[in-house]
Amino acid sequence: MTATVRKFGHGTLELRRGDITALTVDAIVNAANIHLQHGGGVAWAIVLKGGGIIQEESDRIIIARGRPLETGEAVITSGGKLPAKFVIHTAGPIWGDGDEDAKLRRACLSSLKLADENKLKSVAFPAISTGIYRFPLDRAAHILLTAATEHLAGKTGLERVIFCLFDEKAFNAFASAMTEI
Ligand code: AR6
Repeated sequence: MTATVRKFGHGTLELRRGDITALTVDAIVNAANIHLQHGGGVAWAIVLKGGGIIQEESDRIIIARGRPLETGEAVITSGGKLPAKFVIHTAGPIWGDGDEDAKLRRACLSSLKLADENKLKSVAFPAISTGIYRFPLDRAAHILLTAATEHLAGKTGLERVIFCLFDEKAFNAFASAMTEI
């Protein structure tokens, strides 16, 4: 697995290439939809490996709230059979829906805030919105890394924030964005 690591505040920001469902971290972030129906992309991979309990817990969250998530909101479930203890589900923006940059930033920051509220030390993100939701990769990399570095530089208990990129193209986009931060 290719990796690159940089220190920000008290924590480290890491880029890795690979499958996020394989990571042993406190939480992995799911690039979900507002209904938490995990039927495709990384969401499907998470449920496939973590088990139906993740979909069941997600359904219970939606029923208890009585409404879908807003774009950029985040909620947490257990990690089921995953090596990660928890899954933080956030709904990123669909490219073309308007105000996408701010919504993507919010998805990242609300996930990090939820990780802190649950006293987690390590959290791994996929490239939210850059798959089925078609957010341009370079632009997403810049927004996500900027948000994560700002959070790490502030008051946080997080020690490791990882971006786990599935393919070389995504890894290279994040590696390039990292040099501009
Ligand atoms: N590990 C890491 N990254 C992955 C993995 C994996 N196992 N699998 C895919 N990716 P997407 P979105 C990357 O489409 O664009 C779902 O149906 C992928 O290459 O999963 O936010 C949800 O339920 C891409 O770079 O999420 C929503 O309906 C990134 O993860 C919708 O798709 C995100 O791609 C969300 O679309």
